[in-house]
Amino acid sequence: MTFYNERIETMSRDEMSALQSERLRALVKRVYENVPHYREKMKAAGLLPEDIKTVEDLPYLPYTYKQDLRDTYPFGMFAVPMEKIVRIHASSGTTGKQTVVGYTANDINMWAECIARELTSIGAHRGDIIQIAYGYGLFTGGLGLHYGGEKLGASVIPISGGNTKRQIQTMIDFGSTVLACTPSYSLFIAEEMKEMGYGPGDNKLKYGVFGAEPWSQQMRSDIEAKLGIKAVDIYGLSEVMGPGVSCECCEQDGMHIAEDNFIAEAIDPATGKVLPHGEEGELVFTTLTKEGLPLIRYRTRDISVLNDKKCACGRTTMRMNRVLGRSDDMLIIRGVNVFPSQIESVLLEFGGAAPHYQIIVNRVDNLDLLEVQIEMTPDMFSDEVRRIEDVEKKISHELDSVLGINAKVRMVEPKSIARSEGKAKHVIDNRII
Ligand code: DLL
Repeated sequence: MTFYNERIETMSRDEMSALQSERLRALVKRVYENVPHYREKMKAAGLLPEDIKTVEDLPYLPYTYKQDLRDTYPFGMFAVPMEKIVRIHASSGTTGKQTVVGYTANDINMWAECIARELTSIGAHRGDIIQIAYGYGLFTGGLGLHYGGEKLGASVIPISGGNTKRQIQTMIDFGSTVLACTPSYSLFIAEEMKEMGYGPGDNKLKYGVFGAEPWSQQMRSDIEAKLGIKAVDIYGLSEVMGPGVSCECCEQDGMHIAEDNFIAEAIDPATGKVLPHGEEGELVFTTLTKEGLPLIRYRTRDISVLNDKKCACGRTTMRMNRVLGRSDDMLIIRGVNVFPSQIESVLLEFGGAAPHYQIIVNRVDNLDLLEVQIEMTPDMFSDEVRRIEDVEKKISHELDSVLGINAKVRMVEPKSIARSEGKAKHVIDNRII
């Protein structure tokens, strides 16, 4: 078994806990001194930095929410002056406001090391050719994997997402051995390859590093068979860092958390109570080493289970099971975060549309398709077909510009969308993953 950083990856639980406590003390002092938001929150909770001595004291600290980042948009929670920020990423937001994250040079280096460790843990090394088909840009997927691949010393192909035929030709001609993209895109690539007349034996791929959206064991088996690879799950979120907060090793039995940099807790999302390891709950992360945007007890809304048992690979770091879902209603469509409220606000801007709508997500040929059905007002129902089509096009165009993904819009008859007696069910997610 090869490790990238054996000392950290195989530390005893006691040593890890001591390292985390030491880093937590420094973190709390740092945010108290440099981030007004945290200073005020701690003051309101009657806490001084010296009250936090070990990881056991973590539950005394208040939670941080996505809303806190929005309220301090864009850079209000950065803990260093802008002269120290060398990279900015952002993730899509619900109200037009994106969540902005900043990294110092040390942060980028730490991120790259996390990815380099993870790539090593699946069996990749120098000489491997990594095709990165995650999007490059404000999304953290592309550049996150990129720097890690380079740090490992592998040959990185920064092809980004899309242009599937060229993607496949490149993969075959260059002899790519690792594919990094969303799991749904990997299946789309596999299917397109088949159509182009290639079988699993025609590519040199060995591993797939797939994440950014939920997927299942069945999907894994399907991808592995179709591409002839070992597929691992990689998790992360831009606020906390990006991809690589955790990743599966060659054992494919839960994702190892980079615990020297991130403390994970699972909590009951309703009560905020910390749950024992092994129980399903909302993941909460504290970033121990991040300088640009350190976060204390960040509520991810992702539901998973933590496992602190030693893995057969020899690593002692805590693992998390695949993400089971989210405690809020965010949809991930083709890797893009979509909130029903974003769609709702677009629809409500248009006359002729009743406030009854349904968001339907289907997976056809491994691609997520978003359809929005909107009830017409009775007035509009008696209108010309051309005018109705015109409104459909306008809404679709507006959704595209707000969400960044294409949506099919269909105006339907008045009263044809089911009413609910309790909360309205606006989202029908037909994807079986
Ligand atoms: O999706 C970072 C990433 C890029 C992870 C590439 C893995 C690979 P965001 O756009 O901020 O960041 O979205 C974060 O995506 O809270 C989860 O709900 C979901 N997510 C990420 N990885 C997984 C995964 C990137 N492996 C949100 N399984 C997170 C399930 C995932 N959901």
